[in-house]
Amino acid sequence: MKIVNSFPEGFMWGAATSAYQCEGAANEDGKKDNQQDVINREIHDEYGYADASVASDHYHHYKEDVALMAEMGFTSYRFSINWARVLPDGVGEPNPKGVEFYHNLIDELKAHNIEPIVTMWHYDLPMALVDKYGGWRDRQIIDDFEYFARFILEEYKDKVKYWLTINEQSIVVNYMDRKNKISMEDKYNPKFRYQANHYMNLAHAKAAIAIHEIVPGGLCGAALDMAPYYPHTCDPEDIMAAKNANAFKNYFYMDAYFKGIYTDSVMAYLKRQGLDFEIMDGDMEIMKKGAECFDFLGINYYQSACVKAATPGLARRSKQNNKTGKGGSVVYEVQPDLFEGCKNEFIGDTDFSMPIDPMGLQYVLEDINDRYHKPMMICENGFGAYDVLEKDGSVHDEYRIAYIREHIKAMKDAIANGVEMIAYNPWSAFDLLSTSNGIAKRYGFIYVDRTDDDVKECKRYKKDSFYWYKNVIATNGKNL
Ligand code: BGP
Repeated sequence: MKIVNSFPEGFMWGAATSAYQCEGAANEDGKKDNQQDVINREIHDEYGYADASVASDHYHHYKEDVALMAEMGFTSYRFSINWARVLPDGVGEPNPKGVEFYHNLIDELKAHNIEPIVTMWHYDLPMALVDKYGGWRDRQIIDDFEYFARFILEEYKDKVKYWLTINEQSIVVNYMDRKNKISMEDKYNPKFRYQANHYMNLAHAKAAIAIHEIVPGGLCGAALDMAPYYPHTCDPEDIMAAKNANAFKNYFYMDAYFKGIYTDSVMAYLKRQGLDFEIMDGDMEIMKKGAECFDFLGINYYQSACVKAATPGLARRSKQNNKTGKGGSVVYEVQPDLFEGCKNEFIGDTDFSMPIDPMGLQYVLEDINDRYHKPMMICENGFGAYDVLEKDGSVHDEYRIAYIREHIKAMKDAIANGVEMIAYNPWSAFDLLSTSNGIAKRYGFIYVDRTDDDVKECKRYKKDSFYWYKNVIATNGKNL
């Protein structure tokens, strides 16, 4: 492949979003609720954060948004299909207006030479399926996911080549309570998360097979949240903790996608903890077939992590960053008898306490390439901050530019070391709902003028990063 300014010819530059975080029109044109509509309504009532009902109002602004992306020079755009917009009841009767919306969006992108990269599922299960059988709680979800996958593949097969099945499966498993509308009983049932993970692997595999069956030249990927786990010290106990964390949080998911297998050391650990799950006859064959159809991995990279040997007696907990945007307390994750998170003294943090570590991106890209030898694309990477809209309509987000510049450099170094990269799609094209901090924590190149309390008109403004990224794209990554 010809390398131009360190990036391959045809390398795609764009950005990412997800449906419920940006579309709005949550109950418009035949769409019914998905679990994120409900979860975000509850969060709004409790904390005052914006909910998904209007979000960035992309449903009504999509033409303007695509025009702005084209102005930046985008050649790709990663977005997700809102399952309950096209199939309001999860399966069965389609919603013509919802189906049409994605045709319009895709056509608009193609008219501007922007390649659509479509995520099938980004946290937003239709409530109909959650009410019927608890969503990922029940094996029925595998068939229903396949039904949805086949439906959208048939519908958009002539227009979309790149498909991502599931967004951040490891995050869904580890933050089961926040990503899913589940019962209290399931929230406190640790076994549930690994059984659900198995169902996700099967749903993913069936969708992967369907992509190859239905879409001419179609390519299958999935987007995984990827943080490399570093040892706190060179004490063999810490080295072992880091090895364990990488296996438990990263390879366990990648081995399923790339090889259709479960990582031995993780399975042994789950059994020791009484967290083993039911695998039925034929399941592993489906996962193997799915792996044969797995073409590329989507990487969502924000941060690295640091671990030490787990303090005996500590209960499991997930990492919680501060929500204040003013630095401060972090609750580090614990996986009993396996590893315990801690601060990495060598790197700084964002105001929301996310470690900033561009070299960690190079590390994961090279590590994954050496293990699995498949192409990758960045599906998320970005800097969440409280941006300020100045009176003249400008937004000076030099911190975002600095973050993205260093991560592009890291990706360039990984390419020089043999990694095959398809695209760079940072989070996010325009401002949208954060999963944790409403609309106030922003990631976009385009400012969407609304607050948590006041949706205003969602007017769009170009941030400084908009102009900077435009130049990066125009020079295929030469001018950073
Ligand atoms: C990823 C999700 C995105 C996005 C991003 C930023 O985990 O895939 O949906 O929101 O994180 O996180 P947050 O919105 O919590 O700042």
